[in-house]
Amino acid sequence: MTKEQQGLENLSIWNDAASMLAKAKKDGVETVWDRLHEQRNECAFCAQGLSCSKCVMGPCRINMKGDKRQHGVCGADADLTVARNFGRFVAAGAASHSDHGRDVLDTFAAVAEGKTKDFQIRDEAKLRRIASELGLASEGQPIDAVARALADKFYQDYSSRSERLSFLSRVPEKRRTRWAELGVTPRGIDREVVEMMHRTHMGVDCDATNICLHAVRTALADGWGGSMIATELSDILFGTPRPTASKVNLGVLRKDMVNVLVHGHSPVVSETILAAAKDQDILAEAAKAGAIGINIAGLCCTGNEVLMRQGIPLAGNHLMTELALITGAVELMVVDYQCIMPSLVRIAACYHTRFVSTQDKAKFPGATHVPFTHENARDKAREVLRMAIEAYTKRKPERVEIPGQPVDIMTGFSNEAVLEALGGTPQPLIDAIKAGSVRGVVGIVGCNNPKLTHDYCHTNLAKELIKRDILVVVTGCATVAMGKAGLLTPAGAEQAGQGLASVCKALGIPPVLHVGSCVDNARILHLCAILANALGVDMSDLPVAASAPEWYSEKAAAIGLYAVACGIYTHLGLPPHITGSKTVTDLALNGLEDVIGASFAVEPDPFKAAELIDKRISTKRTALGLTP
Ligand code: MSK
Repeated sequence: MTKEQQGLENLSIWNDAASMLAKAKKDGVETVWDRLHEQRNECAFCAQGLSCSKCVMGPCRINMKGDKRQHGVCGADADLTVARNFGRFVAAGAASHSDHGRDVLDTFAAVAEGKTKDFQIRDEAKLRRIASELGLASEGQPIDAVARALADKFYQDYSSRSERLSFLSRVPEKRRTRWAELGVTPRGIDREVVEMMHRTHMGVDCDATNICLHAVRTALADGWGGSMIATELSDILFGTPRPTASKVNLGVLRKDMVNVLVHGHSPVVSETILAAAKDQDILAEAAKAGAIGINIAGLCCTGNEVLMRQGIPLAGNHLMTELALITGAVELMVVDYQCIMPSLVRIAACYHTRFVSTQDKAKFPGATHVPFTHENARDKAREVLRMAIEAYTKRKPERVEIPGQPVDIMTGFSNEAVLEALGGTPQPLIDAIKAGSVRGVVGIVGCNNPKLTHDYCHTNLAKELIKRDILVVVTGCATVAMGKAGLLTPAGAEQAGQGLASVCKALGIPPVLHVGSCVDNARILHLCAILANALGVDMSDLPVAASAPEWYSEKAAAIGLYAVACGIYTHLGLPPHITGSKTVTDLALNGLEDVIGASFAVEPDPFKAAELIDKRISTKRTALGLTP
């Protein structure tokens, strides 16, 4: 390894990443780290949330040093400028999850109304269970009637007609009362997002704290609305996850197969690609092209969706998406939306790789656009696979380098699967928490960020927590890190403390449970509500926490905020762009504690973060009368 390569190794903790970074240099391909380097003189105003370009009297920068230019042209001070920026940041994240949820809902409604043959209801029992839970007639009713009624109910949740989201019935009463007192009970999902855009227009809401409270409401509309609808309907349409074995890292790509990467967030396109890849005529075409089959692998959250439900291997997380193409082994990348770096189109063009977009709301210049609808999904999936097979014939073997061997993982821990493993009730988990063999539960969620060494914080934080008998549940891009570190198999329990290891051994589960994609953080909310309701306490009383150690996205900000609003202490590896306002920063780090029962903590060092989280869990355990 050359000196230069050793330097590249510091960008990521993984050998597969280091090999591909070296190949990128050799192939003359620019990556996200190169671009970050070019952008290194970042604007201090933007970093602190103190710049505003929301109107054309500006743009403005609020200078916090000295006594000149303390206000924007409209008169907004630092607090208001930061709050407006942050409010829109959270609204964009909530909108992204929720619009994804709406697309799943549209697919579900199309099935209910008999408008598509390409999708079916795979979990009828879950459909009927949720319909009953939400007060709809189910027993003895035809399945399409139940589905239509549920679709109507969820469409109402998106609208202004909703006074309170349907899934708020899952929230412990004490928490609902607190939200009502604060005026943050989420109403219609779209309404909260639109209201945030309105409030942050010049001359509307000029009170930073009031804007932040609406950010809370908007985030809650995501967690208990858009995201929860996405998760529950995806289970109904594509199957509720059950524990399944799979594999992770770039080694899941195959030299002898047509490699297709599915990337983005929604399972709707990727599920049809998977189904079409089993068509005998398509497989025969692949064989004719000289491949032994079609290998579908996932990236980011689309990868998490098909991993959870179908056991499809996961090639990588956010910072691995470019590196996956640099293997030269990918015939085609098919994307839906969110977290798809525009650079991927350029990188694909450096190889024989086809880049296919599928959503009219997410087009990529230079890509081949194949618009998927409910009516044509299967045909379009076959068309895309044929493109991949054709690309396979153009693959240049001398440019192919697939690094390393894949690592085994276990996935599929939906709440249904967890409760089933516990004998149908949360009581064994509650007993383990009371006994201290599981001292608490922490959700590690979210992205990668090139400002931090790739996956260093994820893996070290998880290892520190499980050592302290704290069970970890993981979603999103953090999943890949946990899998590569060997924490997603039962054998990973060897790295856990004695108590947690004994529980894992008894149940045959890993010390880190994979519970899904970004929208599936709704599963964690639901599990916390189930535990709190079983104990008769508020969610803020539970020995639980959340962490997004390497986050980058607006969606992660919405997730963090709804977690805090649910009373869940939330660690972030990096601060959002709010540090220019003392009021907003104090509110996030301290002020919310009194009003909502939780707060954020910012700590880039995973070992120190583990200390903070451990201390919090000890405090909550003591308050419940348990040993710390
Ligand atoms: S994909 S939001 S980089 S987790 Fe959900 Fe990964 Fe974060 Fe996108």
